[in-house]
Amino acid sequence: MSLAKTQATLETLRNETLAKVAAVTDLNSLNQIRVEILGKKGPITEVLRGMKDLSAEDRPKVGSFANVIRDEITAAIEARKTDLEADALNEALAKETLDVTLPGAQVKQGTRHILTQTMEEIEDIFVGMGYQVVEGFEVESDHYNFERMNLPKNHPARDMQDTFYISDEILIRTHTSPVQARTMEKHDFSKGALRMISPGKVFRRDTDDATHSHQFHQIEGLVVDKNITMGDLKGTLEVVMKKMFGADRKIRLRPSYFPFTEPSVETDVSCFKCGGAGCNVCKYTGWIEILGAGMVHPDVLQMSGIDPEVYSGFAFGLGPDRVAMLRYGVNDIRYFYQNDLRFLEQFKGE
Ligand code: 2U9
Repeated sequence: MSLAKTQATLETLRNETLAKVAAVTDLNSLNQIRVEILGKKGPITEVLRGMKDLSAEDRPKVGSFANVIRDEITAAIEARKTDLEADALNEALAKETLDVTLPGAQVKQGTRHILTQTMEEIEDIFVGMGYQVVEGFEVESDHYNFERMNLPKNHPARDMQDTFYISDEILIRTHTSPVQARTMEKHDFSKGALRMISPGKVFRRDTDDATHSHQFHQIEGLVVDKNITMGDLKGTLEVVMKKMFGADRKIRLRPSYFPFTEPSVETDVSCFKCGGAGCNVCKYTGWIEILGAGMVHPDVLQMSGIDPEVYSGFAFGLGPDRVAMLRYGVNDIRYFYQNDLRFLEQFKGE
């Protein structure tokens, strides 16, 4: 093909293409034009490929003319693309106008389980008194759950804690005491007293009924330092009971027995409903049994590597399930574990 003819062909191609580009109304069609005209199989590539048949004089002229045409077409396609994209965006924005004043879809709001709420409230009281909250293992060794709590194998007091054994030496904990034993043996007393609570799930091989569940909760507490006395225990329990059940509450201690404390006490709090006069909550006694406690047994301290001649401590345990049952008049512990929303939803926003 002659130089003049080639240039004429390219000019026609440019004019036709620019007209097509101007007429196109969507991005897909525009892209099709780009591929068809500028692609490897398109007419411009074909012209450039045919240059090898031209004379040395015509070759650069055709080359540069073809490049100019290609650049013009490319620029026209890009400009049209920008316009079409802007049109598409404007159209979408016009369609998607949002009425922010319309009421939103109602999101169903959950709530923390009433036992979680009860436990966190008790934890907050102790944190406020400088106690650390320590959570440990639910699967424990016989050693930490029993031996270290002064309950050697075949000790009759093991009967008080019917147990789910996984093997002879592994069990699911019957109380949160092993968390305390593990924390106690690691504690550095040169940095100050040990003050801790351990909240969590515990398990006992009980038949479930209104007042027993094979899984329930405990919060146990432990304070160890030099010169800790029964007076510290009594004062602490009194403050906590007042915070939990009201500033007018009184407490009373009755002698009891636990293998891990000596002496041991049961702690009653004056009834929060009748103030002590007698009602259905306190079974007409004026008092509610709420805590077990005592001075940590010297052998329990010794087994954790603490010298009972130098250090002493008090410990206590309470059941958040029982606290919640008393407070909210729940007459069956199993409600806490059945996940029935008709029950759980009654404790929203507590
Ligand atoms: C260590 C030493 C001593 C924890 C204690 C009780 C008394 C107690 C019951 C309360 C309600 C169990 O869940 S419950 O039925 N607990 O009466 N717990 S003293 O004594 C400890 C703990 C850890 C190292």
